[in-house]
Amino acid sequence: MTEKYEKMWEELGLDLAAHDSLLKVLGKFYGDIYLSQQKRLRGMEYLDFVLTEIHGLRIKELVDAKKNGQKVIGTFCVFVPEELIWAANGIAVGLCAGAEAALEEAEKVLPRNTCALIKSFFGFKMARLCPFIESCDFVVGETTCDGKKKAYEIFDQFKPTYIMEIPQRKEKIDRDLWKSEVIRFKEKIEEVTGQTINSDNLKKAVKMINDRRRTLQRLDSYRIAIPAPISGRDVLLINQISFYDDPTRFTQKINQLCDEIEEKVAKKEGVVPDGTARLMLSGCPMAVPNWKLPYIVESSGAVIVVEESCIGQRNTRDLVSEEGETVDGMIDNIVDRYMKIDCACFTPNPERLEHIVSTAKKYDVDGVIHYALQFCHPYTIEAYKVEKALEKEDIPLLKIETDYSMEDVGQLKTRVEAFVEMFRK
Ligand code: BJ8
Repeated sequence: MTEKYEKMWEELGLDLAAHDSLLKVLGKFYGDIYLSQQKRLRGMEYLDFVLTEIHGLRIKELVDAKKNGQKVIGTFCVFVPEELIWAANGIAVGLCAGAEAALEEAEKVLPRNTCALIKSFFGFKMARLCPFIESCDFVVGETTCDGKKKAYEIFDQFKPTYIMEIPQRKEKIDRDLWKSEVIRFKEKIEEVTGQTINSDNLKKAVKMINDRRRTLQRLDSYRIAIPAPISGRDVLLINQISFYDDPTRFTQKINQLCDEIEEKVAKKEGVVPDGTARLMLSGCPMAVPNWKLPYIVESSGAVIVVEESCIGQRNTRDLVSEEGETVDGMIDNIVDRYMKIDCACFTPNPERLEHIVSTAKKYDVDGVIHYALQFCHPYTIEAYKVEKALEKEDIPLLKIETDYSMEDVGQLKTRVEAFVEMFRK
């Protein structure tokens, strides 16, 4: 792939040598974690293809779209209402931040005790390693956690960054604030794209993104089956890719994969032996290529059957109502849907606890692993409440705090194996 796209990467301003090394590491990592799996579904070939072309074909599509006048807008949080971007003929790209690449560069600017996700997106930009960031006309930041919002102020010096104010509570006054922010964002998108968002294009965009969510809901619905018909690693990959692939193509391909899974479920065929421990992952989002913990879990005799995360059900659980006919009505539907997000940045945040408990029961899990990035205060602190809520229901919990380095793999494996051992049947 390197030679084929080298000119494009150069024009985007990447550091070619460093980027080449990154792709080599990623390829090796992917082979070990993904391609080594047994009984892989045929439909995963599409995801393998997209991943191997992660900085190739999709970037070319973005570059070509820009030549045709479309704008590419990067996001870091599932709170950004991407429907407005698509309605204005823009392209929304969820920017990943799941690798430790360029840590030193990031730490020249940010304190060492900043969460790995923030250091990652910073590092990618500083070291000129990410063609997605370089392809964006601008990126959208948000006032979620303190680390992100302060980092965006500096990030703006390297890449134009538009900030959305996200409420911290869910009272009426917060909804009013959020609605005004959604309207301000709509105006920004219209200004940048030169396109007016009207009821026709917004309706289509809402349907397109809902369709993608519906497909991911369909995929998750099969994971209730025992034995598990797909690995957690593969579903994580699918969710990760949903953030940057073309939504219509992605939906079609994942529906085909779902057809295959449906047949497996009907025949009671799984990807793991009977009696394999069923676990739920809950907590911080896992951006590409953060596959460390899922790999440890699934190579320790367990299978992940559901994710309570923004790269998981927090992003797919709720649809935007398709009832509205006017732009104002549709904006209200968007506002209401996004206000349901139960990120730990909200206070209080009882919905998240309810979702964790009800999802653990629905998927009949043996236990929950709470995953928080080190120095992430919202999730590390909320883990206490998660623990209490699960204790009440007698659902075992393992709390993990980690980052993107490989230094703690041995220690994590020991802890995960001991946890899984509790469920050996
Ligand atoms: S809606 S979870 S995508 S903010 S891990 S950067 S919280 S210190 S990512 Fe998130 Fe939006 Fe919430 Fe979802 Fe801060 Fe924590 Fe780091 Fe985090």
